[in-house]
Amino acid sequence: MTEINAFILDLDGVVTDTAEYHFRAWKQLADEENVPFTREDNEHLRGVSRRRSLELLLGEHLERYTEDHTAELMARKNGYYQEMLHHITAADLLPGVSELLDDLKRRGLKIAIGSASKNTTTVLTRLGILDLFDGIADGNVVTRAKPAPDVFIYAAGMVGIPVAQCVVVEDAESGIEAALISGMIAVGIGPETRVGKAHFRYDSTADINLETILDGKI
Ligand code: B16
Ligand code: MG
Repeated sequence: MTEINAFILDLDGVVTDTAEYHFRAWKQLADEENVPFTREDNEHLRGVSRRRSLELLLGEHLERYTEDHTAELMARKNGYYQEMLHHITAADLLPGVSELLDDLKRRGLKIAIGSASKNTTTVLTRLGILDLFDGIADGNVVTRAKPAPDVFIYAAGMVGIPVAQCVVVEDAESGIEAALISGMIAVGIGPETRVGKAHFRYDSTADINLETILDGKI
């Protein structure tokens, strides 16, 4: 039986649903650039870094843009997104998150964030839960995005727990892959088609069964 001493939570899709704000910000940019972009397209950006998201959004149009211009597009989208973050409050915590954090604290486990987002600290502050985390690993501290394991390994280092004793909770396919490459226990949030490779899978954060995960029956 593996001893578990830390939980590393992804942000968007696990703790809160910023995907809608990301969508609206990308959509505004896409409209301005006359590039088609739908909600379905946005699904492919789940857990994907800002730069890679732009590449996916532009597709064949990417070659129209210089490096300076793509940097401007990313900054413009981020400006729209950050405007929207002003509206986030504690009410935007996904169901079950407060209870999960309380339970982890009560059991004395370390808690960290492992997110692709460079806006992680702002989002956690708006949600009112920043000080509940022992470590924050985000898009500002690593260069290689998920599925590279870097962000989770960095998070484990921040809380001083060996990777084999860490559990990752993720909603993106690339995040599950990163967790598995890290040698951590992977908990997937979402449909089998997306996170089916995880050791445990739940439809939502509220459905997570801590006892089952900590018992380590994998
Ligand atoms: P930013 P996660 C990811 O968050 C989002 O799912 C993804 O849509 C976004 O592009 C990425 O963060 C980068 O975000 O533009 O704020 O740096 O799921 O890894 O918490
Ligand atoms: Mg996510």
